[in-house]
Amino acid sequence: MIFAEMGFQVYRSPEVETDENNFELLNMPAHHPARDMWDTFHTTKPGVLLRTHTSPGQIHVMLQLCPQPIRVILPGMCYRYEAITTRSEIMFHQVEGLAVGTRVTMADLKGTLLTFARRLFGADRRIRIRSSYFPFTEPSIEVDMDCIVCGGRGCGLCKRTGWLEILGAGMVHPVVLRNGGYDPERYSGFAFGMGPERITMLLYGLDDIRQFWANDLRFLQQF
Ligand code: 2NM
Repeated sequence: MIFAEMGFQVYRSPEVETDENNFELLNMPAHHPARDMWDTFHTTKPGVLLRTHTSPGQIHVMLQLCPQPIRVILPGMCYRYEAITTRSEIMFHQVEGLAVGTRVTMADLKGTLLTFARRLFGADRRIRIRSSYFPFTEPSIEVDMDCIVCGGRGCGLCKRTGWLEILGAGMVHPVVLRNGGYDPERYSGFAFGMGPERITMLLYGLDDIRQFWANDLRFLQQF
């Protein structure tokens, strides 16, 4: 709803993906070290896997819509072959956003994300941007929001930092734009990705991501 008001449309894309869409076309050729960031469930069919993020959907959108401008939200389930803890699950949702056009800038990204944070968490929220790395964006950033419990003074939730990390984002890498059919000399784009379970845990003060899959009705009925 928040993103719909900003002109984004929902785009659905498959959970079973090719290595090409999940990695290669997102600027991670075979043996690229950044692939280690996503421990992957492979199928018995070579080159076919469970998507580790919703980003392969961006490839589908771009190839389908090029050369038109894009503003989409891609929600859906993702899978990672990793240890289950209170903060990480092997299946979880991502909500990703993508905007592509001839004049899309980092300022548009910042405004979009600040609007999102304020609409969901309160009108006087502040965000800060830290430099980061993703293979499919350049530059890449991580976005923090001032802590919803202490307002930035420092508490247990924000581990005394005053800030909570809410999402990753960046300007779409020229290689990815080209793989999507867009000329990076003429077009630019921003993308962001967040984990709605994480955001929900912050909103409702939950401390264990495994509860989303524990099928405890007492947990589920509180929403
Ligand atoms: C994130 C963070 C930063 C992202 C980038 C793209 C693409 F394909 F357009 F380049 N899709 N998603 C992206 C960028 C996702 O999630 C943490």
